[in-house]
Amino acid sequence: MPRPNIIFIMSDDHAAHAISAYGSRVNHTPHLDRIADEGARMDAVFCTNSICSPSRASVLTGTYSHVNGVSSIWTELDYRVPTFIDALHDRGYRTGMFGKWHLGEHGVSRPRGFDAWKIFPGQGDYIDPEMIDENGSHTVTGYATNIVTDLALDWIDEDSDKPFVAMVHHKAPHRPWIPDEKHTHLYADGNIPEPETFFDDYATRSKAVQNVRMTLADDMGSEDLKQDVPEHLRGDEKRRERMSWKYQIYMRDYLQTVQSIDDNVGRVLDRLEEKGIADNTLVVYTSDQGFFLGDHGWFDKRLMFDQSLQMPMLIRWPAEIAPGSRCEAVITNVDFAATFLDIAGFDAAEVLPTSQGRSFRPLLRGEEVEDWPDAAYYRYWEHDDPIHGAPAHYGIRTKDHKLIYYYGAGLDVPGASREVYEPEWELYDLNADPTEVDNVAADPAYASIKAELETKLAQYQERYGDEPYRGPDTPRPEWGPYDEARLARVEEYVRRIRATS
Ligand SMILES: [Ca+2]
Repeated sequence: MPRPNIIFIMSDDHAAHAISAYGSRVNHTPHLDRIADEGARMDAVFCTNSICSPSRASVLTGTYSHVNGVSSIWTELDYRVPTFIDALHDRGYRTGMFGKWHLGEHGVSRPRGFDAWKIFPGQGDYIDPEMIDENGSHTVTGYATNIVTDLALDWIDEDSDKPFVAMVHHKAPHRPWIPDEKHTHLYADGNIPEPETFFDDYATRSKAVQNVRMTLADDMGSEDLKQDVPEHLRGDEKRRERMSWKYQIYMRDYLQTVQSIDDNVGRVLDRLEEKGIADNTLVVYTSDQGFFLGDHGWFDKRLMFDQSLQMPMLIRWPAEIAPGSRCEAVITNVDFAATFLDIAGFDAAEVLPTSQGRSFRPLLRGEEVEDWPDAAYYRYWEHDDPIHGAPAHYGIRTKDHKLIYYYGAGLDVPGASREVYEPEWELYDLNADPTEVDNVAADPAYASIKAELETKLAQYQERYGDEPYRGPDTPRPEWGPYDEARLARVEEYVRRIRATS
């Protein structure tokens, strides 16, 4: 069998609970469901830093933010950290990248290792977007999700004997949620079900979480809603009515943009059939992270609650994955690079030695892997996010529990734009409390579990070479691509990996 092709379709902010294969209560996604039916639905894939650029950098490099330097949307990918694309390109793969890049457009931050690429600057636009390629910047007429798919399919159609890897990165369903004209009739009846935790009162939560500025009630503004809040819904006493009103508009627009993704995924699947290459082409659908769809009264992401932490992941590869497979193993976006290399026939330890991830290919075949990690390590780095007010934190997520430490950063930011709180813990029992509304960090009944998880958290930080927060002098990854201290850190990391592997 020749080496498989890889089509990696990644959308932006598409939560698993807006995909019917994951049991969505709010929409129907027949083409995404087809991938799940004909392949695998991954049920515990988590991002390691829930925002756009960091997740993209982790996917490409197989490393955490503190290694690749992309800790926030304000940082660019360190060109010295190799990617799985570099590795595949060097070993005979044809490589293409289309759509949202969001890791810098200039100089060394541009897409590298790709035979062909065409990207949006920054976040990109939905309608008639500007796009950048090797010839410069120009406007492309049409709707972004269709355009990105067209570009990828045209490139796949080019004559070549080589296997290919196509990165198909959609703008949707990221803000500002502008649908394709043909989907504007969908979900417009105002009856989209509200989530169970919609009116969460945050009673047991940390102050840091109680005060994030991601609420539908007070933080979703007229720019997102494309209209002003009517006079009769303003004021504290109208909070609940206002939330419900905003929710219907928000979700209608969000789900309409998702429908275009679903249609376009269907086009990709159909084209593979037509070309007769479906059997040996790995098709992956995922999103750079999840999103709060009114859950806990929020929109946006960043926090470690499951709606934001979980990445949907559907994978079809008829050559190896049985139809209707399900996988509950804890996997992170740092594992993707090693997995794709493995599927292409290469060992990440040899061809991408900086990778911190591990191939989950055996899990896709339904095999048990005895020593597969039972937890995901997470870190959100923005010490002073002026818009969303989300606190920096790190934590660990196992199958049964989640421990989160909001370490009080922002105290180190002169003139911080948000309220800063002393360090706080949250602990959730995911079996007893699957909606994560009951923080039991201070409950004596959970003292031993908390102690075990704290130990595990420290072990994972050590394993991945991340440093616990020790106050304002603790190193941060935002050293910038040209900084010598960063170079030294990456080289030290590569030395350590090589010494232990
Ligand atoms: Ca995103």
